[in-house]
Amino acid sequence: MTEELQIKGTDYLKIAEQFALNGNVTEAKVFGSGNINDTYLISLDTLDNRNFILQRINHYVFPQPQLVMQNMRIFTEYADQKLKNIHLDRRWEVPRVLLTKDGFDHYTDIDGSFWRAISFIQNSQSFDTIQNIEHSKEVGYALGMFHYLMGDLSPEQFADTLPGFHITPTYLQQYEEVLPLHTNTNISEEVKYCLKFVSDRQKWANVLENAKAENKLPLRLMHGDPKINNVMFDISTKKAVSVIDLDTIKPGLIHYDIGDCLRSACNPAGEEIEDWEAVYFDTDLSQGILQGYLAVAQDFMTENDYLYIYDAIRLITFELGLRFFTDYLAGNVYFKIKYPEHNLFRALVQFKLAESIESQAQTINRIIADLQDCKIN
Ligand code: GN1
Ligand code: MG
Repeated sequence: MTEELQIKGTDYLKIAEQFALNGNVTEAKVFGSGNINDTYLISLDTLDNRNFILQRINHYVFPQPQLVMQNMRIFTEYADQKLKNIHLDRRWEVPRVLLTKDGFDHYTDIDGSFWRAISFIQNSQSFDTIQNIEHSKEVGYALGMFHYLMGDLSPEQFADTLPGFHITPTYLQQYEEVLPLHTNTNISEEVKYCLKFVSDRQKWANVLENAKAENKLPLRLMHGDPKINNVMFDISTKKAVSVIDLDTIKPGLIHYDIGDCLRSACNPAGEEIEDWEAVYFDTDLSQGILQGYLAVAQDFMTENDYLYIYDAIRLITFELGLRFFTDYLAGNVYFKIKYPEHNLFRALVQFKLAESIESQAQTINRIIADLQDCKIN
């Protein structure tokens, strides 16, 4: 056990051991850069499957974590079976939910914290920013594969574990609610920029929800958070091998996923940079991702699906900026922060990225149209 883990006063060893059915726990390390849950990499003294992921679910964000586990189990068991029945000429894995010694998919500790464990994709790594075009095609392939694997499942089987997630008009309502708390006349230039940015785009922000209501985009299943560092790459082959972080699998639009994947992966500076003015959207990377995605997904993409790709990229980027900004105004209650203005800077990064997307609308739409033409011809 590292010193840091002991100081926090939680008995990680005891918790990890609940899920360690084949071996003894030797180490627990803080892992990844998630904004919501607490994540640890657990090591065992075994030869195979030497690691697994242990997570404490954030109750504030997920008030019913048992439903998160239920969704996750339905998907992983189904996808695992589907994978066994298809012939794939490359490595692909679906993370597994690990059960406790008593056969439960979670463990509640004496403080009431909700813990769950997931298999670790061995010999793999993730990246916070994209490396090159080849990498972008692999990220796209990964999302396509994920959507393909969940394709036949009906969304109705899945619980809504996070009502309002990616419903932009709902985030706007929450924003309107916290705004009156900030009538301070001494507001910074950065805050003024954010206020104007949101107000200029308020009317358009219904675009995907309107398309859903008009049945132009059907309700499907989604990953919910397919950002670049949720795609695992095989360390030896450098190919994508899995999509992880399955907390937000639930009914939604595949456009939320397409938008989120591109907003995250086509931002070479990454979403945690303080020099937000340097942020831009790389259209070459977006072409690589969409190419990789459509190589798998073109069979289930409709004409309307293509029509809304650009809006999805722009909207999900705007939406994440809005979510960060609202959380900053609300006193940082949702996303974990390292310093008081952290969520403000994260918002500025996303708004700057959205601006870059808007200024390259023609190029992005051309890329989408060309890829669609390739499909038709
Ligand atoms: C949160 O915790 P993490 O990093 O996996 C958030 C996503 C955001 C993302 C931005 C449940 O995901 O929606 O896109 O931060 N997850 C939730 O980095 O709100
Ligand atoms: Mg996540």
